[in-house]
Amino acid sequence: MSADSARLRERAARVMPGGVSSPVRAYAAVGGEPPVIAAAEGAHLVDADGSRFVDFVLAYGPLILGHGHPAVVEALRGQLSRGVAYGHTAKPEVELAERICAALPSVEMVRFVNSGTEATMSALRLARAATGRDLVVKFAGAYHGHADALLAAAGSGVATLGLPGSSGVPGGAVADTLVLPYNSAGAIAEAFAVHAGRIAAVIVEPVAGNMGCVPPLPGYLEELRRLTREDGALLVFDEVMTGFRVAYGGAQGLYEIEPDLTCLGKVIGGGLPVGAYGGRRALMERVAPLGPVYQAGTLSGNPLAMAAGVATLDVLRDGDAYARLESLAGRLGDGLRTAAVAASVPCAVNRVGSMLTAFVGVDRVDDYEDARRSDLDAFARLHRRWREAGVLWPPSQFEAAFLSTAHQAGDIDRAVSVFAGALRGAGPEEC
Ligand code: HOZ
Repeated sequence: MSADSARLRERAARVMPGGVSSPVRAYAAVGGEPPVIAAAEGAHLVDADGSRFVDFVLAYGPLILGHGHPAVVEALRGQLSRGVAYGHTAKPEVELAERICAALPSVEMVRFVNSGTEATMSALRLARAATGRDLVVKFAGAYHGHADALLAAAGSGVATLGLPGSSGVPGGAVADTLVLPYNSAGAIAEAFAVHAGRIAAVIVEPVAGNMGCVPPLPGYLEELRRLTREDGALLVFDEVMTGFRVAYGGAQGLYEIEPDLTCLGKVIGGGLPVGAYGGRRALMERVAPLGPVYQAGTLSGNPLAMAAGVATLDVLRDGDAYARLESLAGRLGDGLRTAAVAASVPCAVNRVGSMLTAFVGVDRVDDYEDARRSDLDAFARLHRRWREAGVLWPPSQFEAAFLSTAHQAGDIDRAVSVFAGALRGAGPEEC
C-alpha cells in the first residue's frame, strides 16, 4: 500500500488507541493494515491512495441507501444552512419521531439519543423503573453497546478480540445481568422459573447481528414475548441494526411481535450519529421531564442527524427499496451458498433481508457457540482475498455484512467470484 494511507495510519496510531475510534476497525482479527478512507460514493469507498473498494461494511449498517444518496445530501445541505445544533426541539426531530411512531405500532413515543449504546442503557433504566425489578436477561454473543451492565459475553468487537468481557467493569455492574444462550426456548423458560417476579427485562437483538447474522428460530421470539408478559417483565428489542433495515417496520414488523420497548440507531440517522428508544405512551411518560427516569443529552435530536434520518426513511417508505435490497441480498446469499457447495466447503450463509454473514467452516449457526466454531483463520484469509480484489467485507466473522440500494449486480458478483476462488481447492484451510 502506498504512502498516504501508511503515513495517516502512523499518525493515527500515535494519537488514537490502535489508530481507530472503534476496535473492530483495527483489523486485528483478519490481519493486514486497515484502509484509511478518503471518500465514499454509492456502494464504493476510496482510500487515501486512490484504491476503490466495493463496500459491504456500510459503516456497520446505517447506509442503507449507500453513500451520498441525493435525497440525503440535499436534506443535509438544507439543514446546514439553517444551523447544526439548537439545544431546542426542532421540526426535523418531530418529523423523524412521527415517522418512527407511524412505522412501529409498538412505539407511541420516542426519545432521541446519540448512539445505540445510549439507547439500550436508557431503555433498561426505564424497564427497571417501570417494573421495580433489577435483573436483566441478555444473550451470549449479543452486543447492545458498551454500557457496563451489558458488557457480559458480548459480541461485536468483544467477540472479535476474543475478550471475556471488558476490564474496568465492576462486578457489581453486571451482577444483575443474566446471560443465556440465544435461540434456546428452554434456557429462557428456566430463567423465568428460577427468577420468577425478579426479571425487569429481556433485551434481545431480534435478529442477532453482532455474533454475525443469526436469525431467530421459528417460535423463539413468540416464546420470549409470552414468557415476559406472563411474568410481568418487559421485552426490549434492540433494533439498532434491524430497525428499518430488515423491513420498514423492523424485525418486529417482519416477525409480527410487539416488544414493550424498542432501541433504534444506525438507519434512522442516515449515516449521522443517532440513537433512540421508544415504546407505549404509559412507559415513555416515565421519562423525564414527564416522569422520574432521568436521561439527557446536549446533542440529542441533533437536527443534521434528524434531517438525514427523515430523508432516508422517506426514500425507504415511498420507493421500491426493500424489493431491490431483497433481490441484491438474495443474489449475494445464493451466490455464496452455491460457491461453498461447489467447493465442498462447509459454510453457513445466514441472511435476513439485506444483512448477512457467511460463517466459514460450519454448516449451521443458531447461536454464539455455533458462531465461535467457525474457522477464524480461514475467514481471515478469505477477508484478505476480498480486500486484495477490491471488496471490503466487515473485518470480523462476528459482524454482519450489509447491502445498500446503491449496490449493483456486478458488485455482488465480484464478491461471490472472489469467495468462490478462495474456497476452491482442498477446504477452508486453503482459502
Ligand atoms: N459494534 C459496531 C458494529 N456492530 C462496530 C461499529 C464500528 O466499529 O464502527
